[in-house]
Amino acid sequence: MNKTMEILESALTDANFRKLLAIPNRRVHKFVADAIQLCMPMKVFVCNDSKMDREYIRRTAIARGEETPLANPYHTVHFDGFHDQARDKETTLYLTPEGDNLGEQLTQMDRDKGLEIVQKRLSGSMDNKKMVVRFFCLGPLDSLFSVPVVQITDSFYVAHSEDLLYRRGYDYFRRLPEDKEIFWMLHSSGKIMHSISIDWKKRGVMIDYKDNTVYSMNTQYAGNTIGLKKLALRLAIRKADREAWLAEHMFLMAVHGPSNRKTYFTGAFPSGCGKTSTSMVRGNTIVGDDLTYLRILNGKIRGVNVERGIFGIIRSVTQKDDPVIWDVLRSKRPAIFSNVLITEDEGVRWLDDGSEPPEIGNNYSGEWFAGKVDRHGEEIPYANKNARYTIGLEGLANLDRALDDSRGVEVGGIIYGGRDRDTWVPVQQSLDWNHGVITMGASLESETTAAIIGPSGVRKFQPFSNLDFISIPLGKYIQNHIDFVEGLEQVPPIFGVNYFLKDENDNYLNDKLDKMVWLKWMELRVHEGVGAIETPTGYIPLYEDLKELFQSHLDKDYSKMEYDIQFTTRVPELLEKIDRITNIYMETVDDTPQVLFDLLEEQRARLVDAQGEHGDCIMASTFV
Ligand code: SPV
Ligand code: MN
Repeated sequence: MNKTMEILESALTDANFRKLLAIPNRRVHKFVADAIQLCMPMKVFVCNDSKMDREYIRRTAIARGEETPLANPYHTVHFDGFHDQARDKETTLYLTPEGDNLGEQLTQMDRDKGLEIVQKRLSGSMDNKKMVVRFFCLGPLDSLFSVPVVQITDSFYVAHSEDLLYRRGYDYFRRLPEDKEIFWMLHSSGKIMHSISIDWKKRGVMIDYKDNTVYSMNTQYAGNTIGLKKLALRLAIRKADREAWLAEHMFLMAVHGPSNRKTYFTGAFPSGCGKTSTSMVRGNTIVGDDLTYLRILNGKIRGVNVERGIFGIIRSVTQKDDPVIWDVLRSKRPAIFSNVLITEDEGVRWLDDGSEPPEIGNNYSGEWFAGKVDRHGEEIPYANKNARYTIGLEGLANLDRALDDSRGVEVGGIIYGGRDRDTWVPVQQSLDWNHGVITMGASLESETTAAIIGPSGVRKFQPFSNLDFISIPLGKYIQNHIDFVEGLEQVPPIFGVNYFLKDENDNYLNDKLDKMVWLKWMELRVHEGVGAIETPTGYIPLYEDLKELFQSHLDKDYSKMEYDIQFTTRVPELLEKIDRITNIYMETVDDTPQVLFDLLEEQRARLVDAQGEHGDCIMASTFV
């Protein structure tokens, strides 16, 4: 008997051994055996996706105190402890083999050194704990898009969350060709006390792309632990690069147009900037809210949702603005809440939920009361700003039928949007594909949010809303977008949106629901159903069209004055943005495609010309 089998036989009970061996893939066996040898779990549980096995995971998460049951028997709460309630950029590293350099924008560490740290940190990390082994598929099963993933974790919360968020893949693995590419995920939250990873100072995510393996150590927040989410995205971007497709931080939805027409859009927004809420806008249908794979099939761009659930920000979810989510979170559907407040009657509260703030409850700090402060004297909010809900999509009233279509859906338009107080208009269409890729995708900036550890509200370079996950040199990633549509007869339009434009008194110029109108306008533009005004930065809507859309979809009287303010071309801000972006690429990206500098310079020239003729702030009607 070889060594792998010896380890598995001695560590697994008969039943678990049989479940694992039913997957006839030696690489799978070796990955599990190596993990056992390294992490030394007390027991190993192999999940075969049966109802019983999945229920066992949920029950164990509760029994171990990783999740707390609520009055609604389908609901639980999980706390991530104090230090790890958002993605941590600083401790997320690519392990680069000698000779590789991913460029200054990506955080890297020498691979050998990184793997040494992994060995040290994970050694014995599951001592006294049970290891869970699970099998999933990113994208629909048995499709060109499918990517099989093995997840090993000692967190039953992680295994439970993935049950809601991803397509279960045990049977898929049983029929997988021996040499199929697999992503490998190994997570340990380490020793936990009072729901805090004791070794949180030694936490981190290390991406060993050479071996398609990601290690997550002493971590608790789903964005740092759930292998299939952002950890796999980083591997997928490399796979997509090799195979000439795209792996994106994008929602996928159908915008419903006139006469029951459905047009699918993907949209890239940085975390906490309206991606989920856009994909949920009333009157449309959702395929996915976070991750999309895009491939060219028969001359068309087609997309799939990588996931089958939502790990969404719960702050500001209200009955009025988010009725679909609101209803699901009150239904008899499974949901895991994280970092919210548990009330005395075993319900949950989150920030800005539309009710008076609570006085007492339980949260990530333990027993909570209004005015409670932390060690530094800072007031502890009753829920974290990045508190989340985890649900499956199947409970949503607005779920699109195409979720599991193995060929994906045809993409009619692509949207880029960030949190931008003063530069972009609320919606515009790029002049063409390359112009959209460069001036919208590659030039995206956004103010930081609570989804990432660190201060909020700071304007940051956030190309394609994907910078945190891009795992190849940035210039190459941009070139891949340019090349993606080569040879296509019809190329979908690209749009830029901005929901966060503010006036000089720091008030938002738009209502949260206005995005409904921008979506309907973009849908019409895809089919050339409305005209537009060409400005130096792209095509913007005509007032009359928006007025009608506001009236018919939001029953709102959209005034000419609102339009004039919102759709003013702000030349100085736009020029400053071009300076910032050009500098970033010149100074920090070695392999920037020349087309980026060329198109930004062309845009600068158009803006300077217009400024010479019309001044700094140019109203839309000037360009008619
Ligand atoms: C995001 O922050 O973009 C998310 C949640 O979708 S996670 O990446 O998992 O932190
Ligand atoms: Mn995301």
